[in-house]
Amino acid sequence: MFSRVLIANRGEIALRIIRACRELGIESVSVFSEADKDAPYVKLADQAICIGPGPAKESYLNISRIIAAAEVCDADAIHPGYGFLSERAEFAQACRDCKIEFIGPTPEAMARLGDKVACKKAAKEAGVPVFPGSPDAIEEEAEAVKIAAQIGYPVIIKASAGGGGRGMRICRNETELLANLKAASTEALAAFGNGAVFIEKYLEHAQHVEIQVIGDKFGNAIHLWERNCSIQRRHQKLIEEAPSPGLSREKIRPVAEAAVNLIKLAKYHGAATCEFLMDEKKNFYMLEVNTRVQVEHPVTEMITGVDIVKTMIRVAAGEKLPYTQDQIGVHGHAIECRINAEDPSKGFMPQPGPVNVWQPPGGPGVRMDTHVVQGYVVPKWYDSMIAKLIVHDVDRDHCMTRTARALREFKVEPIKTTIPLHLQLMNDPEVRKGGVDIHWLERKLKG
Ligand code: MV4
Repeated sequence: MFSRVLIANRGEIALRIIRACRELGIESVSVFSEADKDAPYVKLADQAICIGPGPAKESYLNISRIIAAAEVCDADAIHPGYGFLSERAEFAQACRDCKIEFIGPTPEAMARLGDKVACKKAAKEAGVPVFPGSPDAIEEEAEAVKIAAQIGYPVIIKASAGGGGRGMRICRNETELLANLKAASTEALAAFGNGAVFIEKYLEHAQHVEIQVIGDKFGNAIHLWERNCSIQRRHQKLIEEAPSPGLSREKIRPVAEAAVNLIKLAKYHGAATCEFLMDEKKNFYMLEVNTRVQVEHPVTEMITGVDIVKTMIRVAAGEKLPYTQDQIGVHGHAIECRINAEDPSKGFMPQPGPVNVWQPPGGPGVRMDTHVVQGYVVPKWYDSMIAKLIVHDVDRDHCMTRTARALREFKVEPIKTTIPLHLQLMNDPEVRKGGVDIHWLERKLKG
């Protein structure tokens, strides 16, 4: 096992990784920007190293400063968390070059699954369902027109190097396709340094269902079932839950098993999430693979009892997966509300500043993943998420009632947060019923 792990992240996930390290008997080292220097979670690590000023480019995104910090403290490994450098193959490669274990996949596996065209090819080979579309990047307009005619409109143009919804264009006929292809490619080249685009069938009404998988360095891999993350706005999830409402184990099992085959085929180790869209008939189509721990990993931890962050560290250290697939059950239901320092009545405007009142909820089935304490100052430089409220109960209905109860206990002043919106959502008849699609929240907020 590692002696010392450096955490190349901040906020609640840095604290989550510190806790996992401590339970494994590993020393933790936090890195922090000047904007985070007084954050209490920084002091919870065994050591802390300042890596630069507030702007992420000069601190949490600065590869050489993070590697230098790891060398200074003699860390054996780096946990990248989510966001920042977590999905940058060049960072995983820099770790390898310096003989520091990257807690995640190899740069090769990361690059292969991070490229959408290559990932879709691998998915097909593994038997994972994907949307019909162009098998390779589009080289000529005529080719795109031909494929679109075969699969039928609407189609969507996507950047092979894109992600999280950036660089997508929906085309409802041939005219729109021809009008968008060149622009999409130019935009992709500017944004991602890679102009490769592909097309696939566009699905209008869909839910977002993702499968959590984890593999070790011996070719073993398992899935931890699914999460439903359909309640989102501008590709930012607000609520995630597991299991997905109205989905039987018989329906999801073959999809989850195919996801496991995909990561085995890619010789992948570490945690990964295979994202799918699910249509109204519960057919699945894979979108992309996230090669990191996700924000919403706790809902899976709550229903399976598996500590995902500790398992990531153990497999990175060369241990075999400590579970077989038949040991992974689904127990009750879990819901996560992402609490953001944002004002929903002002277009979700960020609310940096001091938290003078912080009264977190508690009681049975309530887990709070947060780095915030009373007196904490939310910095303006980073993501506005200040807490994840994760609630577990015997079934979905009880879980929603308990989540509403916890949200009512939760007091934050004077900054505005998304707590009142979450409370409204827990009491919404359509959300209660289950099965709202990925566009539902944006429609709701408009009208
Ligand atoms: C799609 C789609 C419909 N059909 N692909 C958006 C994020 C990126 N991961 C893929 N995305 C989508 N791809 C096809 N063929 C609709 C979306 C989409 C979406 C997907 C998941 C969660 C929220 C979304 C919001 C808008 C569009």
